[in-house]
Amino acid sequence: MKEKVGILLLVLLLCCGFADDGQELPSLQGRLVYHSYVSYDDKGSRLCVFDFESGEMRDISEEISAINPGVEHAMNGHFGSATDIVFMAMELNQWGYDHWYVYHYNLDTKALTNLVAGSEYNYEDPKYAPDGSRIVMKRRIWQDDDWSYSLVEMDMSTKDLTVLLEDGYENSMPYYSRGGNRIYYAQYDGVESKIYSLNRADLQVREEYAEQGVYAYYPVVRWTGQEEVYFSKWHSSSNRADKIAQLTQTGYALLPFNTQEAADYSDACPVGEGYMMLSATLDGTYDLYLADCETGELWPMSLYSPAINTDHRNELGAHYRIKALGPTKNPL
Ligand SMILES: [Ca+2]
Repeated sequence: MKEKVGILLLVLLLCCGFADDGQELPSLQGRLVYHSYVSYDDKGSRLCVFDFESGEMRDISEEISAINPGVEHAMNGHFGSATDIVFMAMELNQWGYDHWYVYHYNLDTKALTNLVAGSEYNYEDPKYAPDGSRIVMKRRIWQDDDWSYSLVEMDMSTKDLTVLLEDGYENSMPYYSRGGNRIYYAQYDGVESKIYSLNRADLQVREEYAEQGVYAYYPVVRWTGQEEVYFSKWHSSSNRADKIAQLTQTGYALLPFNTQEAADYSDACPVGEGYMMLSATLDGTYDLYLADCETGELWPMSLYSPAINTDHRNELGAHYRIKALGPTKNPL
């Protein structure tokens, strides 16, 4: 009997210990798109989609290869609905050079469309508007011995393009606000990278975040609950490891999970109302994590599927989408 009581106490202690150590792994119901590569320059990026409900992992790069073997190095996938994604990938252009194009892929019908086929411009960083009706992209062309950059928007029903911004700077990584009427982006002026936003109605730009000697980039917006803007920035001018910050009225606030000074935390992807996915180099290469933005707790995404994180590849560029928007609070 004594033994049994002893074992019971031990079990209770262990249970309490686990409860104190952290929260339960949040339940996710939607879909994740992300890419992975050994190095950015090897042109071997692969796009994957994981369905949390069914547990199915799809190698989208393999599916695309079966349709058009010339499309490679797919990355930066973004959901317009639970079944529609846009992404950027390389394909030889009409002059025989590797060229960035933006593609649409339907996860149900497996229809692949090069949205900018035949263009002499490179198109990168596609992001859907919250209602899925249009996408915003970075565009560039080699002209007069230099790159010329613009931010452009495509109407997804007509495929018509509108130039939103062409100010002589390298503007990239555009991301729609919660209502779709403002576009956040990173501007590289030759010295630093800063966060700006553009009002779609009058095309006026506004500086959102700039810090001397520090690069800031990858702005994203939380579309559920309150609008919150996040971005990546160097830890400091002397420590170039990325940290994820939230834009505030007074500048920025680092999120509580950025605990290791030498590690990179990047590619914020808001999930529900208080969580985000991100990529971090806590264990060698970049791996994907789910983070509690309040407590700073991190869960490796391999807890959801062992196939997500690998030791030899960098898992980056997460975008998460719930399958159907609920009438009240959105489920995770
Ligand atoms: Ca990895």
